[in-house]
Amino acid sequence: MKLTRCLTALAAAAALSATFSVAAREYSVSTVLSDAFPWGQAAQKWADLVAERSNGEITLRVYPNAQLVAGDQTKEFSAMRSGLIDMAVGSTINWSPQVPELNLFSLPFLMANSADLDAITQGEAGKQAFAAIEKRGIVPLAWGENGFREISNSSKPVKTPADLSGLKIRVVGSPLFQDTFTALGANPTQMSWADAKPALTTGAVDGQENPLSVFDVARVDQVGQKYLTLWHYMADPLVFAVNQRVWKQLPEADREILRQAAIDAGEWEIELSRSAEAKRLEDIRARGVEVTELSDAEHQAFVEATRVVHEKWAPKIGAELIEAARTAIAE
Ligand code: X2X
Repeated sequence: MKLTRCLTALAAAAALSATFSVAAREYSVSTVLSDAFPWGQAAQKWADLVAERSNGEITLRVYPNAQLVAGDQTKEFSAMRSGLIDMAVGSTINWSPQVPELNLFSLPFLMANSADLDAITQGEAGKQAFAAIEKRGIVPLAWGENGFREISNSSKPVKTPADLSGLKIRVVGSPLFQDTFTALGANPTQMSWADAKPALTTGAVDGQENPLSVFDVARVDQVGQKYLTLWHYMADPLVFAVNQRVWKQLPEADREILRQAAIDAGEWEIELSRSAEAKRLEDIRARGVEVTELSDAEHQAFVEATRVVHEKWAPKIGAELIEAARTAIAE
């Protein structure tokens, strides 16, 4: 009897230690793009810094290609909230179906350049965006960057909204994209990144929009995308984040390691991503892609054609957040 009890206690202790000192020290991190891209490199950098600073006690295991949600990137936020995923480095686009405030970054032509984007993320608007994420049960730690998104297609140079007329464009995530491309006279089709390349290959869609890093690394030129217009219509930041229950269970010292490592990895990746842009564009051109740059007047025509999207989406995003973003940009 005594022996049995002793053995039971031993088994329980072993199970407990397995749970707390081994299993509980490894966490899953979801990303959409692998470490061939700055996005995946951001997550890996986070993992490396955390491993180093916790002396190997905390392992972040990165699962790319949205594989933890079977490729359905717009389910990543929900999966992290439910605890199916512990952590993620995710795009504001993919999380915006659950966090409507994140559509701020997708408002066409709100931000002209990286300085505008930084003014938003680093100031009051960024705090409000993080508060919106927190309110939905996820702890945001730091910003990264996917990048300014440029449009490509297989049939002709795009210089005016009329050039987009009737073109089938693959779009992501939020219904906002449906509205933007409809306002431009295009024919938007929503699908995951996993489905995008096959759809471009078969010609099921004519075009897509993504940052230069994605166009370059994924070799989007090889699936018939011969025309690229640099219109910088929006940029999607990345957010490093943690499931709330996981966060609450962590000792304060571990939280600090995770947070600071996320901030450092984010800054590192933003710099990496931006400094590679010029060379990427050169390489894309060298592969025979016809790159179109817009004059101020041409650019303005796109701005005007998409104003209606701002009007429609302002109430969903929140007037206060939009105001904070506009103020940050103006300053
Ligand atoms: O699906 C896309 O276009 C991508 C990879 O850029 C995002 O996940 C937002």
